Amino acid sequence: MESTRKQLIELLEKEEGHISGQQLSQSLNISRTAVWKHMNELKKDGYEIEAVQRKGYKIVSSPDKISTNTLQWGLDTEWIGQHIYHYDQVESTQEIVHQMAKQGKPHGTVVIADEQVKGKGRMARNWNSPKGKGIWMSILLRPNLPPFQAPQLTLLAATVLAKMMDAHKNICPQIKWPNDLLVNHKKVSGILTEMQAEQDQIQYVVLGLGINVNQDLNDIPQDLHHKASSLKIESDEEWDIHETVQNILRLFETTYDHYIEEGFEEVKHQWEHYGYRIGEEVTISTMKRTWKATLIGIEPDGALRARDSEGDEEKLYSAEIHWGEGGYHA
Ligand code: BT5
Repeated sequence: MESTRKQLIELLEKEEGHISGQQLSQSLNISRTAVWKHMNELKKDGYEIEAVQRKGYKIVSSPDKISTNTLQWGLDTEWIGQHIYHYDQVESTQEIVHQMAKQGKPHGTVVIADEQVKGKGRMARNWNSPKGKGIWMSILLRPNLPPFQAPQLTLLAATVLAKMMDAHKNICPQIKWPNDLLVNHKKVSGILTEMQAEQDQIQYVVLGLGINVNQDLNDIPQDLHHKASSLKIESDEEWDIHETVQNILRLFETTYDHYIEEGFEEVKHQWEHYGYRIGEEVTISTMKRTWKATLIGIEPDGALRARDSEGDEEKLYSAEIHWGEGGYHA
């Protein structure tokens, strides 16, 4: 069912003019009645479909509201988003992907929701995910990598989001290690990477991307005003969520494939290009201590390198970074 609908969209997309019911039923190996039923489903999704006698069907416009179909329409990726599940409201897209992973869903499966009522940040924090205002999406990955390389995927995803935002003329994104995307010093996006692994092999990774897209200031909770923002607020323009999701998925696929084939070097390079406060003094806290240090860059394995006031350098795998009085705290 799901794959027939997808093939139908692909066929309609390829054809510049109209395509007949007969042709569709032959190509999809389903009855003309079934074609007609699928067309009605597409209309329910908000597609405007022109049906002309003796000529056939043509998609005139795609809907504004996002759905599995609209996201797959024109996506043309090899593996990412071959299975997309869109929901109006969920607790957390992360949990759904974990379940799907356990059921054996393939690498590249995407779950996206208009709203999350229990959106998750790191360490059991909340992620505010208001309806229709942002991209709340989780991607299932099944990389053939050892577990210690998993943090590289967070950094990779951050470079993908930075590039996507950078393509917009009014936005200058920066990446705050390890998982925040900042614009004008405020967080517009966070990444949550969760992994299931054996000793020396990742079983699967759930990569959660939360992006504040079209919130106005009054859509952002009061207690986050000093540190959170949205792409709309920072660019003064409404963004097309559907197009933005597709851009992320396409860019993610090429960046990921390059990383798997060629290694981490290019991601490291991109990350350092967008890296926030690199070369500056910050305060670092771990579970054990808090100290002042200068951020130097990231290591080939994705760890953060910092130098303390004594000149000693340290590799950090997990820490919080702060600066200034009353400045940004994760
Ligand atoms: C993150 O955690 O930044 C990871 C966020 C990942 C969210 C995605 S959405 C799709 C998928 N499904 C989920 O349930 N989660 C993932 P962390 O670095 O721990 O940041 C959380 C902190 O950021 C909170 O404690 C707040 O201070 C702040 N925060 C909460 N919601 C925010 C928002 N919408 N924008 C900016 N900051 C926010």
